[in-house]
Amino acid sequence: MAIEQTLSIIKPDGVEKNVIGKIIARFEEEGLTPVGIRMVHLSQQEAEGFYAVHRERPFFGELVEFMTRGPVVVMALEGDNAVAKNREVMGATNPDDADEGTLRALYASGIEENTVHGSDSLENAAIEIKYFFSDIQVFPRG
Ligand code: IDP
Ligand code: MG
Repeated sequence: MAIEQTLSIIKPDGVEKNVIGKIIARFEEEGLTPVGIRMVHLSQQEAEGFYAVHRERPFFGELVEFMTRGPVVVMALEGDNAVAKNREVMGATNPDDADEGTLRALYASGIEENTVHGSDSLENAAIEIKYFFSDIQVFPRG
């Protein structure tokens, strides 16, 4: 296994439910160490840019509206196999399909308001971390 970095976002519903601390604690327990953290209230343009790959999907407008309705917590997480590990801890996109104990099974209220984002590949992780963090805002722990 290799040390990787991945991007995590605690979405507006997670912030509203006051589970920022629980989610970060879980990542730390699972070996996913936050090496960059900031809170941001995305503009429409920033949310559209982040989710540009979904531009043609029917839910794109609603997704952007949801992601901009309040602040989010963006994190660079580091650890062994971090991209896949984060996806495992998050659970399936639709919380009805998410394994018991995953973050989405625990906290998500629906397929859209699903509490957390996680990069889906190492390549996209690098792109997504750069979208939110400059090099001097990330503190690799190795
Ligand atoms: P992922 O977050 O598990 O990688 P994606 O397919 O990349 O899932 O979708 C990005 C986000 O778009 C999801 O996390 C969710 O918030 C939203 N989304 C995905 N599918 C639907 C849908 O069918 N209806 C509404 N929102 C959706
Ligand atoms: Mg995705």
